[in-house]
Amino acid sequence: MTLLKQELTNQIPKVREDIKNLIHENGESQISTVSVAQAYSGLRGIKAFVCDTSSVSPEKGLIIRGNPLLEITHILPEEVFFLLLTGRLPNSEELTDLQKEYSKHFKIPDYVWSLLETLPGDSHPMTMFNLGILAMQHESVFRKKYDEGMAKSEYWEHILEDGIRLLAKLPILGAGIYRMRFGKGDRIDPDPNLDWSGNFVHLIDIPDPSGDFHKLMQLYFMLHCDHEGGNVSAFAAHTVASALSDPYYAVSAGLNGLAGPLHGLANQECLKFVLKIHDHFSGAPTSEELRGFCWDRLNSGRVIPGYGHAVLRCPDPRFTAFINFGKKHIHGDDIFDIVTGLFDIVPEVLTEQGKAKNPWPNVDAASGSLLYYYGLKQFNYYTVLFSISRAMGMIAQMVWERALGIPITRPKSVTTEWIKKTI
Ligand code: CMX
Repeated sequence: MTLLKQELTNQIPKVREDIKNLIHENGESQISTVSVAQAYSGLRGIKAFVCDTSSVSPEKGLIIRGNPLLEITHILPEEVFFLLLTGRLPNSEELTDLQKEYSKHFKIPDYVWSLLETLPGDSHPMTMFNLGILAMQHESVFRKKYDEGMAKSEYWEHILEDGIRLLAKLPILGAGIYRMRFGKGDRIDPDPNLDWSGNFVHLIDIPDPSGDFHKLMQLYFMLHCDHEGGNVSAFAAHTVASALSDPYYAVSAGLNGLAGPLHGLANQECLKFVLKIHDHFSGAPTSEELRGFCWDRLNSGRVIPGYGHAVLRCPDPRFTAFINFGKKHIHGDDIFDIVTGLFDIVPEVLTEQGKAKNPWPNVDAASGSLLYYYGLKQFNYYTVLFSISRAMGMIAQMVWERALGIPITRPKSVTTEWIKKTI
């Protein structure tokens, strides 16, 4: 048994008991109400389910198990996965144990690569990535155990097992897709002596003499890990998993949502926008030129990618972490300068326009410019990187949902006629 599973085995009975008592004593207390406007507005702001892995404060951004994000940007993705699941950081023995477990499950079945090779050469990398995950559903331990008739109390154990196996493979799948899709030559074998992000950097094989690209990928995979339970991808994964679809089905479903331009694909859209600015002005424009460019975009009925958020009402700390990284490592780069220039202009422009409830940048506004600087220039690939990381949060949420016996998701919809009669 991994030390991670051991820790969860200790915690789960206590949390089960705690929640049973909470429901017993306060089950009828109200935590939210729903207005007619909310029913027509993407359920915005309705508190209707629980996610303990992380929370998003409108004023402070992402808080992972009580830790404000900017206080833990130094930790490894493997450490953040342990933290999401258990509420504490692993000690060095627990970290090594998890990394060792990952290294046992690096192998991607050959049929996955064969399947991906049959796709059109210009397939979107997100389609390839999500298909790769879905194809591996064949390997699900949860599915096999369910078919054999396991007890409900054991579900979480096999969700964790599938989750760890899947997470072990994701950087390898992602890097393999990069090489296949962008003609980078044969796949490279993973190295069990490297950490999760280190393996990704090794497999993608972008020259990294300073080691800074490796540092960026550690930060990137850490920052994107989770964003509480109600965002499109987490909620989609949560809903699919609640039907006892295994993690391969549920993660793939969630990532199909992440592939939308209003969600994770905004990182692709954002770098595209920045490059367009660069081409248009043959370099970094002045503030006034940038302002005019943003207004033209808004006036053509399009959103400014990387700005706005359904929950946040402040600059996203994930954006701040990326900008801090860029300011430390990048000097005199037009693309990064445009990104920082946009930060000076866009909030004012969006505020003046008066539509967006949050004029501040989100995570997707900065990440692409850093990847681009280090040579990862194929921006339609960027959401795959978001996905590799976000799977950690989805899996951590699924483990706890099955551990707590959360039933199938099934909110009630109503008709417009019903609303009119009821109000
Ligand atoms: N540029 C222009 N208009 C924007 C805007 C932006 N960046 N953000 C919001 N608006 C507009 C909305 O389109 C909406 O317009 P309509 O009234 O014409 O429909 C209005 O402002 C009100 O929207 P809101 O309540 O502030 O925002 P929502 O909660 O509905 O949507 C989000 C949130 C993120 C989809 C939206 O801000 C957006 O489209 N941003 C650009 C895309 C983006 O960066 N997405 C990434 C989010 C982070 C992530 O998931 O990765």
